[in-house]
Amino acid sequence: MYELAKKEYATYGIDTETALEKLKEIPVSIHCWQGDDVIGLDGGGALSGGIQTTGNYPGRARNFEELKADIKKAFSLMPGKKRLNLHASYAMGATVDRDKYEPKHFKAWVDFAKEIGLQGIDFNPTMFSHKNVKDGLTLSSPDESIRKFWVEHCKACLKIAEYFATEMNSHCLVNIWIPDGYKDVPADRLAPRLRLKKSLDEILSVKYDKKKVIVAVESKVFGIGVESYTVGSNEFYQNYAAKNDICCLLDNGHYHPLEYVSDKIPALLTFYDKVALHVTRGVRWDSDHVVLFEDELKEIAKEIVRNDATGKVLIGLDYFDASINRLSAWVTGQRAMQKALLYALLTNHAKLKELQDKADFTTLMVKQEEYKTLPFGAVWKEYLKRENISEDYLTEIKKYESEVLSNR
Ligand code: RNT
Ligand code: ZN
Repeated sequence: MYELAKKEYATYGIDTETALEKLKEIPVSIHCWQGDDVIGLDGGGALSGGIQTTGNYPGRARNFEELKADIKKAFSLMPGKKRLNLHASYAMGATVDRDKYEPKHFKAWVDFAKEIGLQGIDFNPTMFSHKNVKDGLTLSSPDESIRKFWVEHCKACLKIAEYFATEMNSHCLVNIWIPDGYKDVPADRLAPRLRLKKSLDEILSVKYDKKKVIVAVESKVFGIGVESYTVGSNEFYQNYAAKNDICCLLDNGHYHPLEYVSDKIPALLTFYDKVALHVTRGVRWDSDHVVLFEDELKEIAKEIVRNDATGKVLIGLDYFDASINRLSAWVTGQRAMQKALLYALLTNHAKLKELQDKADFTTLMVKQEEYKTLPFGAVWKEYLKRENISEDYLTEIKKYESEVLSNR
């Protein structure tokens, strides 16, 4: 099947071998938080911050050992280059609060990442699920002691990120996302943003190695219980990032349903050296459904591949589903991302761009439709084979469910 597919793609001027070689080098950062419904290990308590996991599927990882075991199992079923995306709430054995976290609280994660051969670790300050989220606010709080606490937390995270980068010998993306906002019509939209700006300025005043640590800011349109106003909006962060030479992180669940992150990627690539992504799937009010091999995901992958931006766009996953087997959710989303990248790699973009420039939109439309029924599946199968990964992951996961998860 692969040999036939290879021949057919060749007639379109596409070399499947090159595509397979490229695909296995594109790193995807996989979020640890799908494994435990974003609860974390530092005793922060129930999930807050306008995000929610729904469902009560049995077998949630309840501690470090269980989470590690699940990650190890799930990652073993994923093809390609993998990074681990950690939240600060996954600190190990800390007796201090989040403003005083140190690299030593994450050493066990570094040991684990090395043990399972990951390419790098990315990091996120955790500014939710904590008693110091006061009236729903963190870095934009009018309460100075609260604002300062979270500034200190972010500064601590930059140090930890540098440690990850040094240990793993690969950059560490630090993504700042805050839940701050209001449920109903606010009386002041400016002051919270000025306070957020001040907080970010204070955080970035810390000296950190820009080659090792990439700082990003993640905007959002609304959250659950935070429907009317979000301090860290898209315009706010894009301007802040541009003026302060940091990076924007686009979460494709964080925009109006008719706004597309695939279109935003080239807009930002015009001005930024790096663009970070949280790949997810928005469904109505929820921004965090499991990623599937769908049209918008394909468009996102196309923008990365056809703009030669696989080294510029930092791909991370961000979703959490507690209604199905969590390992299956992890693997399904990661494989969907890889499929979308392969699909984009199996397209003769130069040819299609030429048609666009010649204004031959008739041929362009017909060719784009033709691509959809080329033997993509055969090339995907070949990729899995070369990665030593079986196409069927469900049998393994069901086995793990009956042997491990069902005992929890
Ligand atoms: C929330 C943001 C944020 C979180 C994670 C857990 O809307 O997407 O990235 O999902 O940090
Ligand atoms: Zn996100």
